[in-house]
Amino acid sequence: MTITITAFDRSPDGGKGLARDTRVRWALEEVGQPYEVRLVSFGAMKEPAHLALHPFGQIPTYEEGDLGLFETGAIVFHIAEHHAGLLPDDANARARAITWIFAALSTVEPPILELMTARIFEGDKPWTAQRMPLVLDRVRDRLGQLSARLGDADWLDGAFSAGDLMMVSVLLRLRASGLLDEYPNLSAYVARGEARPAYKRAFDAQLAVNKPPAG
Ligand code: GTB
Repeated sequence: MTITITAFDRSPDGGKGLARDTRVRWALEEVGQPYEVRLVSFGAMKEPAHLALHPFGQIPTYEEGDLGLFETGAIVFHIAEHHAGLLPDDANARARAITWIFAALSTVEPPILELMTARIFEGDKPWTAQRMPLVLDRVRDRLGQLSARLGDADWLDGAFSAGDLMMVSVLLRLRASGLLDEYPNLSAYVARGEARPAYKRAFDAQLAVNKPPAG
């Protein structure tokens, strides 16, 4: 059955791979599943046809036969459950890998998103200068804890898993801030993720859509 995902017809990041379709593309590349991409504009995302698939009018979505999914975490989990390569066979190791998916999305990403909001959408507000140190502290708290847990390991719990895919994707959003550089083991962890051939294929596929025109 053909897998179809949705992505921005033009990502606001101009091809940096930060929109969440890259996470889904990466998961599909890791498990070797071919997929098609339906590109949608911001306007089309709010139209009934897309809202029937995604109640919040966003990307990414995932369609396969009768199944329609939204929410990146659920999509990546579904892919990992149905194809070998992203979750260990051992039941306990599998449960821990799934825990890392949730940890990435529920515990590590929220303060990072708060930082993005403070910088991008509230940068011109009078309270931002006062608030920013608090926002940065919350990000550093999480990075410090994650860095301590990762230590010298290559991945969070044994072999690379969907938990690492999600955690690396979440951390990638911090690259431009320079914060990751304060934690060399996390920088190296992210670089290991980016070096995976499946990540490169996913990144290149989104870049082909979003690359700014030359000149
Ligand atoms: N919780 C949902 C999920 O995990 O799937 C969140 C989905 C989401 O935020 N989708 C965004 C979207 O569709 C795109 S990824 N936004 C349009 C809208 O809400 O109208 C978020 C994103 C957007 C842009 C950048 N960027 O330019 O760097 C990075 C990430």
